[in-house]
Amino acid sequence: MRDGAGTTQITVKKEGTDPALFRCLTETPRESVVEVVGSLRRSSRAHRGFEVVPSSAEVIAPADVPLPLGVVDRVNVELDTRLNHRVLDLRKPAVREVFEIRAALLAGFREAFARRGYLEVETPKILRQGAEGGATLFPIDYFGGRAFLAQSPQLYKQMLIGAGFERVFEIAPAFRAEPSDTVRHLTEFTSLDAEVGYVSGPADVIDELEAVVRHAVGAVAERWSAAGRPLPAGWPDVAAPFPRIPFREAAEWLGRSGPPRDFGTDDERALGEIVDRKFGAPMYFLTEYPSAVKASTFYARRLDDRPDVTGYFDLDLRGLEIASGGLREHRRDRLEANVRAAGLDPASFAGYLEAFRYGMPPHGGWGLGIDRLVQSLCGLSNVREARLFPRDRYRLEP
Ligand code: AMO
Repeated sequence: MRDGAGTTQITVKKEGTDPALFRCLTETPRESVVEVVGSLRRSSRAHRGFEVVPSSAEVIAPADVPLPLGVVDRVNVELDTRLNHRVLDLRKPAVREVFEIRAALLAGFREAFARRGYLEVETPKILRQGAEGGATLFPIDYFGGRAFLAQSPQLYKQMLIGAGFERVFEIAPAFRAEPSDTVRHLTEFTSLDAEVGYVSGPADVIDELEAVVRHAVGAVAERWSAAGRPLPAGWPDVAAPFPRIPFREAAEWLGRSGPPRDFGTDDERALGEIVDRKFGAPMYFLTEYPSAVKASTFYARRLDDRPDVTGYFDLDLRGLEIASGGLREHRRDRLEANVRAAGLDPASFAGYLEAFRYGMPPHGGWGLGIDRLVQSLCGLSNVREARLFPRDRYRLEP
């Protein structure tokens, strides 16, 4: 029998057992909810060192047969089948552990932010305008008008810096109409966003992100080791400083020439292997993203002394992009020029731009995909496995 605390062996012998009780325990379909009353007996063969000898049993909620998915069988089932019957799938201890790690990780992040003086905030998810490009916006009918689901809290976390909050973070859903069917994209994901005021350069932001990731990942490792639980194979060691590799250098390693282009999935994977060979580091920053690559990211600030480069970076874990962020443009005239240059109308960002009219400190921040981080930490091949009930282009159920 299994419950939230683990499994216990119930042992029953045909001889000497009430026939109705024996039938109940041997013929009730697997996965049914059953209440058993009995006495404990030491047993060297039972995995917990004891077993229960039942005196009565009651079926509280029988399970249908056949089960669409074996919970205790060691048979490999397609991910789609698992997700179609997710409630049964989540009963598997190894699947459940992913969500225990996920919860511990979020607790670790919250602890790190609290210690560093960040305020937890919640920003609106129904918006008039998106910040991350029109292609992945989900339009919704809003009382006969049009609104969008938030792709990120980008504009609002910046506005809160204008409100004098200085250090904020948010852990919330983000929505993107992502048409591509990949192992790293969802249409609903959890974004861990932070924004920090009065930064003097990109390194201040990178230092903050590195510190909270190290704390959160380390906190999970500590809790698991204190409980004597093994961590998933390949759990990264995050104690050493994360290498910081300028975009230009990474492009050279990949043998790239010509005008800078953003890294694709294969480039990121190849870089992960190169960084592993060069530094033996699972986590690393790609820094100094070229302005040409970030042209549509209107809130990104170009470096004053090198306008061809932004204060933008990615954080990768073994070839998977986990977070991106950087230094923001806090000067209103330049920000408006960036909005225009990105082909957008400043009038549709009026509420955001107003925040830059009454004194906006220099600031920066990042967005980190919790699902991707959990995917990578737990060694899952598909990001869908890191969410309880994932959403993608083809999946709205369960
Ligand atoms: P970006 O668009 O790079 O940056 O997103 C930040 C992080 O969110 C995760 N992510 C996703 N995870 C799963 N499915 C998706 N479809 C998906 N899209 C993004 C990734 C990514 O690194 N506003 C900026 C952040 C900032 O500058 O503060 C932004 O949204 O892990």
